[in-house]
Amino acid sequence: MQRLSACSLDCHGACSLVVHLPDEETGLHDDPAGGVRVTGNPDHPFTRGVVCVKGRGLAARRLSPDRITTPLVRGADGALHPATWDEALSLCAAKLDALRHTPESILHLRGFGYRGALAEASNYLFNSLGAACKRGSLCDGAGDAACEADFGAPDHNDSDDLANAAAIVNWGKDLARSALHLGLMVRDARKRGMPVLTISPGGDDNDAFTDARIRIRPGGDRFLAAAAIRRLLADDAVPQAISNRTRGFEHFRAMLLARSEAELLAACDATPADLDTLCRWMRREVGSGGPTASLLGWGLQRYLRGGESVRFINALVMLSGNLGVSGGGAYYGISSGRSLNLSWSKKAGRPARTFLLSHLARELAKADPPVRFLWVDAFNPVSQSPDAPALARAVEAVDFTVVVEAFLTDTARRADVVLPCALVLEREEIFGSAYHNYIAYAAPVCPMPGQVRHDFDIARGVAQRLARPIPFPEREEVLRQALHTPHLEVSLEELKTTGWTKAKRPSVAWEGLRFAHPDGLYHLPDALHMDVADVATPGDYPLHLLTLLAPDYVNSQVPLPGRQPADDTAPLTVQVAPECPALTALDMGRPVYLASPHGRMPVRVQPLPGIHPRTVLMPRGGWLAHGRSPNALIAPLATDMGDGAAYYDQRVRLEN
Ligand SMILES: Nc1nc2c(c(=O)[nH]1)N[C@H]1C(S)=C(S)[C@@H](COP(=O)(O)OP(=O)(O)OC[C@H]3O[C@@H](n4cnc5c(=O)[nH]c(N)nc54)[C@H](O)[C@@H]3O)O[C@H]1N2
Ligand SMILES: Nc1nc2c(c(=O)[nH]1)N[C@H]1C(S)=C(S)[C@@H](COP(=O)(O)OP(=O)(O)OC[C@H]3O[C@@H](n4cnc5c(=O)[nH]c(N)nc54)[C@H](O)[C@@H]3O)O[C@H]1N2
Ligand code: SF4
Ligand SMILES: [Mo]
Repeated sequence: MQRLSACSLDCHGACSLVVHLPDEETGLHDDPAGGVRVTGNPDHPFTRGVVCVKGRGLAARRLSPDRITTPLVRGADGALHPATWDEALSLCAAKLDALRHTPESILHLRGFGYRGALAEASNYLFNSLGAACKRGSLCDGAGDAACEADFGAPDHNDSDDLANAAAIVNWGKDLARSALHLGLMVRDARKRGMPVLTISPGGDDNDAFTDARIRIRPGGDRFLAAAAIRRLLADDAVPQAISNRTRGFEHFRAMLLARSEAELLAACDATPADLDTLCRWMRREVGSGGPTASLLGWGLQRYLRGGESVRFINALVMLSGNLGVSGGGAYYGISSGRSLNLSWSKKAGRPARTFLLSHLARELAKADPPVRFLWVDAFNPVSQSPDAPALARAVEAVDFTVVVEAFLTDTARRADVVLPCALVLEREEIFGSAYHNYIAYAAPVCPMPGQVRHDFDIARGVAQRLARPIPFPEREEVLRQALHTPHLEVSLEELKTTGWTKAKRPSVAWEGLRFAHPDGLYHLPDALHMDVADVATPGDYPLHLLTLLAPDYVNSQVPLPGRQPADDTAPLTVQVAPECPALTALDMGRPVYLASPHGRMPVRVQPLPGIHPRTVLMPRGGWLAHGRSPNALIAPLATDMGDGAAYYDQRVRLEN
């Protein structure tokens, strides 16, 4: 039998899935996936039947022997023991009742493990209590704030419009690892003769999607974009019809012309030939001569000046005439919930205070009054946040911590109560994508193992047990309400049948160069920071630690059972350029360590030609428990805008 569902992992795909269920009598006991097979849905216009290794692994992952299938409560012996739902939920409710008059001592942290309409349940519960919550983002915060500053709101052309591009400039989006389906579109367009320029420090898997490359200094994008804008300005090549649609043009022009091209290129380790290449791409001198689309990866904004980099790339797209037109555009990202009505949780109440995510360990340590109750769901902050060991200690120091999880992660193992949640394929949900405008309905197609429950029912279970219970809507009501927006014309019943729908959004963003700011104009940045503020830890630590994503992980989640936690204990392999100066000083016959001022980790070193010599590449996703979380080495550094985390500005060195 086949059923439709969808993948709600933190990924732009938001794939529609075809789940092949076994006949009951078959009884495939030896199959780690229980006889269930996951394939792509060929009817889905964006994902076109293609599903990644993580999606294919979902069926086996839910049956992993490492899965938590009963509530766990920490006993007097200090260990976690199985408990009934009633015991575990009543304990949580009793702790909340005791603190209800001081909501600032209750902290709720929801992560990126999954999203959707029903996923808002924990936000609803804790907003209703007026509890504290997080501020900022570990993911896309700087770039989001940059797009808001430029356009007035984040938006880009529809994903289908990319097919109309005559050329593409890819600023570090990893088309093979993070954006499989976008990669397939680019591959098809290249077959039709559309050229792609890739700009990155290297180490991505973009070679198969690239005609020309610029290897840039990590964090240097704003200088390269500024150099290209400077050329446009020096050549008087910005039409008045465009400059008239901007705010701050004269100041911006003077600011850039005051810098020399050579100075800007030196600041990003690019050559004059690199600049020529970028200018040809942006000025429609390649391909069929139509507009150029620009893709902005999220890696380039994980820097202290990450927001500024996104702002200068956006400005280049605008001033070169590639914004507000079909085939052009600056594709950074959209809010995955923007076409859904998720207001039910937000309306429930306001937080007592907020905690900056990038500095969570420090903020918890200095909180006054202290946090006494911590609830974490869909989040593994102890391995994914900067300053991870300090955060581990801070979480341990909280009187009472509840983690809603499917696995004993770095965070869950520090909880007082672990509540076992359902996973993809097991729970119902409606959600969108941070890249395309399709909405997915994920049907529950596999049974929840053991005593596992839907996150929605877990939050509701606590709400009902409070001395003054918080009324919860029905699931169905939340799902129906989610579809009640001007962008959707689909009933819940129709959506359940098709598995997906497309939100009505203009195909071209910012058409007519009308922007979302009250003055309708594009806002140009008023500063270009030439300072070395992005040298976070200079001197003895010369290399940028770039923690790039791994093809078979989604953040700290892995597709295959057993991969984590049990098997991943060998030292991580990191990559450096063969000409990296650090290599000459190392004795490869002895153990090698990657060190920052915050920690030290044994590693294996592998040379990788083509990457910037001042970088070390390390896959992200590993757990602290196995000495494999890069965040043991990473300091809390906030980005210039949007309260993001500047992971890639962490400096490290290799040593014996
Ligand atoms: N397989 C897989 N897919 C995923 C995820 C995963 O963990 N695994 N995670 C998902 C999530 S949460 C996110 S946020 C997205 C992220 O998706 P991406 O934005 O594609 O990738 P990141 O790993 O965040 O950033 C690394 C990329 O940024 C480039 N880069 C690094 N520094 C610079 C720079 O200074 N300038 C330029 N131009 N490029 C730079 C690197 O070369 C690399 O291509 O992927 C999503 N998809
Ligand atoms: N060094 C370094 N660290 C980084 C980054 C980096 O570039 N470098 N990137 C950052 C980025 S882009 C992101 S988005 C964050 C992501 O960090 P997290 O938000 O922690 O993301 P995940 O690891 O995907 O998911 C967290 C947990 O959600 C659980 N989960 C899965 N499904 C469900 C569910 O249905 N219900 C519940 N309750 N839990 C579920 C998973 O088991 C997993 O342990 O990490 C950041 N960390
Ligand atoms: S991880 Fe992304 S690409 Fe893979 S199945 Fe899920 S949504 Fe699709
Ligand atoms: Mo992310």
